[in-house]
Amino acid sequence: MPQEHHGANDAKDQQLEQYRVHDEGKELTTNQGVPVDDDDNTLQAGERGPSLLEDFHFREKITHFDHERIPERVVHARGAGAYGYFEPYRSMADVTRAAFLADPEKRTPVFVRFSTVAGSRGSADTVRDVRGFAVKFYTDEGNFDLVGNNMPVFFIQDGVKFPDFVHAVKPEPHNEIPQAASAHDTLWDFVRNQPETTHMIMWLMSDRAIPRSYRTMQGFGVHTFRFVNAAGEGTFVKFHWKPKLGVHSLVWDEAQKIAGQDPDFNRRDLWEAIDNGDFPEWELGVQLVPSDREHDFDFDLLDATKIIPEELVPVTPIGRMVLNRNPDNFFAETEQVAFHTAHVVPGVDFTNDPLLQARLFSYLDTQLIRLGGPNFAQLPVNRPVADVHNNQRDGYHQMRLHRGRSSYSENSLGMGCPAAAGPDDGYQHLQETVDGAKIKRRSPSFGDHFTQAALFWRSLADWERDHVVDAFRFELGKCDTKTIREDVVAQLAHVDQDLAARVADGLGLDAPSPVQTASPSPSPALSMDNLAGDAGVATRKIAVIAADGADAGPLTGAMQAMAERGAVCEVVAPHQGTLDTADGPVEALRSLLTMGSPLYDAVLVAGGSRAVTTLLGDPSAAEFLGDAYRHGKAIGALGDGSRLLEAAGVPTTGRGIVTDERTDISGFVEAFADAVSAHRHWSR
Ligand code: HDE
Repeated sequence: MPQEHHGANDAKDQQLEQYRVHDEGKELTTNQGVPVDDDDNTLQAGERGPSLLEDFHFREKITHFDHERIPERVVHARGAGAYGYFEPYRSMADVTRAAFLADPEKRTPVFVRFSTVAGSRGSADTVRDVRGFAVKFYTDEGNFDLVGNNMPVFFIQDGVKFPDFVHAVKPEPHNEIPQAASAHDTLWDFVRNQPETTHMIMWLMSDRAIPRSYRTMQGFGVHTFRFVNAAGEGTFVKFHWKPKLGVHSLVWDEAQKIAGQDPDFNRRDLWEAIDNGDFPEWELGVQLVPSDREHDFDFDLLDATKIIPEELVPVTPIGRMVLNRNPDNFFAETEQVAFHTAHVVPGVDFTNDPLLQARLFSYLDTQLIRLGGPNFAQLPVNRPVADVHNNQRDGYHQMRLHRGRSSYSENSLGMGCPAAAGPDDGYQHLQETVDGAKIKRRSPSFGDHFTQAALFWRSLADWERDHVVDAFRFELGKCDTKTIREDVVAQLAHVDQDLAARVADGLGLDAPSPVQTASPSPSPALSMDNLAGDAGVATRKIAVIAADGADAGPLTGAMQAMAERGAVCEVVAPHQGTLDTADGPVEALRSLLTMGSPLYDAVLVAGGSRAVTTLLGDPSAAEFLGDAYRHGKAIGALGDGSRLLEAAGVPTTGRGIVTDERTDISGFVEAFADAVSAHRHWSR
C-alpha cells in the first residue's frame, strides 16, 4: 500500500503523482506489459530438465536484478531524505530578487537529504563525522540547491585538495579499514601536514559530529554566497539553519553502542517523527555583509575554514522549513536526488571562494557518472516544478518527446523558440570586475589557521571541552604511527596549551612546549550549551522500564502526562506483549533484549514489588540504568522502582534524578518533565 502522507498536494507532490505506481489489484506483467503466468518456476525441458533460454520473463527479471545498483556517492553515500516546504517570514526583495524569498504567503516545496560523509551506503548512522544537510528548493523560477553541512566550516580552503582529504579520511586503500571512521593514521597524517584543517578538526572532535537526531542539527551553507537584488547590487550572505527542537548530540559511548543496537538510528528517527506527525522544523537565518564591507574582517570571507562570528554579524531569521512527508521509495528519491551547488535561481550567486568554485564543477560531473547520463534532471525527484524548455537533446534515458524540427538557436523555423528570457526574467550573473595574473598561490588573507580554532575551543562549556579532549585521545590513540600523535599534539598547542597538554596526557606524551596563541573572546553562539532551545520534552523518547506486577495506575498516569507534553513513551520489559498487572493493562512494545538506554533520551522506572524483584534479577535492567546515568540522562522512578536505581549504583537524588518519594504524581511529572527537557545533566 502506498503510505499515507501528511501535508501533501503541493506543486511537487502533484507532479510526483503521475510517477507513482499503484499495484493494488493488479496482475504481474513483464516490462513489456505481458501478463506472467508463473513467477516461481523457470521454463524448463521436463520437470527436472535444464532451463530454457526462451523464458523471457526469467531473463528479463534476472537481467534487471543484475543491474539494480548504481555507483554510490563518493562522499555522503549514506543518507536519508524527506519532503516539505519553505516559507519566508517577510520579503527579502531589498537584498535579493529571488521570488521564493519575496512573498510570505508563498510556500516553496523542498526535498532535504541528510547524510554522513565518510561511510559507505551501509555504514552506521552514529559514527563521528560531518553531516550533510542538502536542501533542494523547487521554486517557481527553477531549482535552488543549498548543499550544506551541519558544521559551518570545512577542512580545506581549495577544492584541488578535496580528493586528497577524502582519500585520507576514507578507509585505507590497502585493506579498506576502517569503515566510516576518522580514527586512523591516514586522516591524521593529512591533518598534521595541512594546518588549515585545524578549525574543522575542532568541530569534528566535538559532539557536533555525533548528532542525537537530524532534527536536532544546525545546518550551514559554509561558503559565503551572494544575494543580488533587482538593481543588480550584491550582498554577501552566509546561510544558517536552526532546528526548532534545539541542538542536541549523543555522547561517544552511546554513539558506539547505537552503531550496534540500531545502525539506522538517525534515519529511523527522521522517518518515525514524520510518520507520527511530529514534523521537523528549522528556521533559515542569514548573515548579510554589504559589498563595501568585504575587507572589514581579520579573516577572508572567501575562506571556507572561517565563520563570521555572530557577534560581528548577527544571524537574521528570514523563514522556516518544515519536513512533512517521507519519500515513497528510497532509491528513486533519496538515492537518485542530484544536488548541485550551481543550481541557483535569479537573486542567488556565488563568490570566488576557491572551494565553492571547485564544487561548481564537481557536482555535475559526479551526477553524470552516478546517474548515467545528462538527463538526470528528468528523474521525478529532480524535476523542477518550473517549466523546462531548451535545445538540449537526446542522451541516455531521454524521457521527453521534443517536437518540431529546430533544436538550435537562433531559429526561425520554430518561431525563435525557446527564446532567451532577457535580463528581467533570466538569470543574470552579478557583474563584477575581475583582474589578476594567472597564478597558483593561496592569498595571504587565508593564512591564519588557528585563531578561529581557538575561538571555538574557548567558546565551549566545560563538558563540551571534556568531550573534545576525549575525542582527540580516542582518535589519536587509534593511530599506529607515534610521530602522528606527537605532531598533532604540537599542532594543538597553537590552538590552546591546556587542550594540547590534556590530549598529550591521555596519550602518554610530554606536553608540547608553549607557543604564542591567539586569545579571542568566546562566541556564545558556538556552544551547544546555549542552543538547547525551549521545545520542552517535545518528541523526546522515554524508555519506561516495567515488568509483570508493575503498579499500572501511577505508571500509566505518568506516561499519559508525559505524552500530553509531547514526549514519546515506550514500555521496555523483560518480555514483549501485555504485562500482567493488577490495575489495568500495560503493553510492552519492546524488550530489554532488543533495546538499550542509548536509544532513548530518558528513563522512567515503574514501581510494584513483584515487578521490581523481577527487574532486580535481570542484569540488563541495571545496565540500562547505569548507561542512562553515565550518559547524563534524566531518570525517574515511581514507588519502589527506586530500589532498581540503588542496585544499578545510581543515586536516588541529585540532578536529573526524580522520584515520587516526597510528592504526588503531578509533582513527580512536573519535576520529571523539567529533567527530561534539560536533555542531559552534565554537572552531576
Ligand atoms: Fe560536497 N560533494 N564537495 N561538500 N557534498 C558531494 O556530490 C565536493 C563540500 C556536500 O545528499 C558529491 O552528489 C567537492 C562542502 C553534501 O546528495 C561530490 C568539495 C560541503 C553532499 C562533492 C566538496 C559539501 C555532497 C558526491 C570541495 C558543505 C551530499 C555525491 C571543493 C558546504 C549531497 C554528489 C546529497 C556531495 C564534491 C566540499 C556538502 C563528489 C569537490 C564544503 C551535503 O560532487
